[in-house]
Amino acid sequence: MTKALTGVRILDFTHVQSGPTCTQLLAWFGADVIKVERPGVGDITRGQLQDKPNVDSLYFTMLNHNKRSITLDTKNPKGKEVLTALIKTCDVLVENFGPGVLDRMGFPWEKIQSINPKMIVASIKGFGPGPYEDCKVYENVAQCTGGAASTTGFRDGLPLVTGAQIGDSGTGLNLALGIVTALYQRTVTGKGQKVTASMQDGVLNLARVKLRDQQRLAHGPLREYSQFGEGIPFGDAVPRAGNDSGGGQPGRILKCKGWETDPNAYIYFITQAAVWEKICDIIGEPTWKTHPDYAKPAARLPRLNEIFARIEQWTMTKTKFEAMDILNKDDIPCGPILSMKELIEDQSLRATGTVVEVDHPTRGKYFSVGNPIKMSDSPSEVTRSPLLGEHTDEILRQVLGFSDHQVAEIHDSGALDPPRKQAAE
Ligand code: CAO
Repeated sequence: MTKALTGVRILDFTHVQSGPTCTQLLAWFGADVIKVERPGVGDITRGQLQDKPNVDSLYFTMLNHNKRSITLDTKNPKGKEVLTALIKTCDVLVENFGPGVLDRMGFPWEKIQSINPKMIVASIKGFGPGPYEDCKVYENVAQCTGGAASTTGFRDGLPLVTGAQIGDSGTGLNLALGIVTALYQRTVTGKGQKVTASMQDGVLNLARVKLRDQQRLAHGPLREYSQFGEGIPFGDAVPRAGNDSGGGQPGRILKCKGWETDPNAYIYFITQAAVWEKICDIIGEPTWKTHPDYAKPAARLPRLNEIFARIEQWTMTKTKFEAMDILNKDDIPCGPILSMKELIEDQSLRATGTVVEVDHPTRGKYFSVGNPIKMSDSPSEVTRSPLLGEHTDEILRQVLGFSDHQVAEIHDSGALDPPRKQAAE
């Protein structure tokens, strides 16, 4: 079966996390992704957070499935020739270098366009145009500058970053959507275009409910925030709201049976208005169904701490899974706090390919996330990440059509291999 992006060739200059998540997704949809890496070094993540000596790290392998790797020194004159040939034959160049790197390499947008007017050039940067456009950025910087950190955590504590990589992987998703949209537009215009996604923009986009609340503040306190019920005045910026729900239906994380020893024995519980009467019956407060202090959502807002404390008395008598079963029977929205251990062992996630087991020649078997987007006519099979330069000769011959003589010449130029050590060493 062909895949959605079969026939699309991606020149992948991405590294670390944000860019590689984008190109991995495109590879899962069937694109031929050629990852260009520095000879001898490769993507820096190959050697970061290594759990086994001299083996590509999980950091690298989990972000670079289904790709081919070519090593190429793009600062070497012969390397520039190879890069020019790759630009001619690829549909999309994806990069997340620091600002200005592609220009310094000698391949600004204008030059790429003159080599291949159909090429789409897709970039991730930390910031869009403005005062910070020249800054290098990693995940947590994006979370802090995109509004997520100032609104995450508890009111009386530090700003917090979240474990979900919304700056890197979130922006990778945005870029992937920009690329397929540009590919679609190209079918009409016949032209390539620049696609850029900034990490700050991506995080702010995901934090939009807090931008909403910033504007609501001008018209009075945020009544669904716990702080309102606690009588604590609001300042002029959206405060951190702990585990309060970000929507119109109040919710909290509540203790479940075993919380004293299990750090994840909790459930997220939402007091959706539509099921309020069922909640009252389950927790043993049937009079709250008609009591003026509890019956209507607006009356409950100043009393959320008291209400959730009462619900917690009930959840503490159940495990998080028992509570989930009981509450779901009555359509009460809730979710157990699942640990990574529980998720990696979850057979239903294995069955759908959301968690996959992959075999790697030097690492052996490991688990990874698979494609979170499922398509009926474009199934994703996860194949292992490439070893550094594993496909260099294959790409030179098969993709670029170079002869054995040309390949040997390129090797001799030093464009493909790390500088050889002196014989005396
Ligand atoms: N051949 C020769 N040189 C190569 C090369 C190749 N194949 N591939 C990369 N290089 C060189 C580049 O030319 C550049 O050199 P110069 O600075 O001399 O021009 C250098 O390697 C790479 O620079 P960089 O700025 O991209 O890398 P860094 O490690 O200093 O910074 C990062 C990393 C992530 C902070 C930066 O790339 C960045 O800000 N990227 C944009 C934002 C982003 O995606 N961040 C997410 C990272 S994941 O948390």
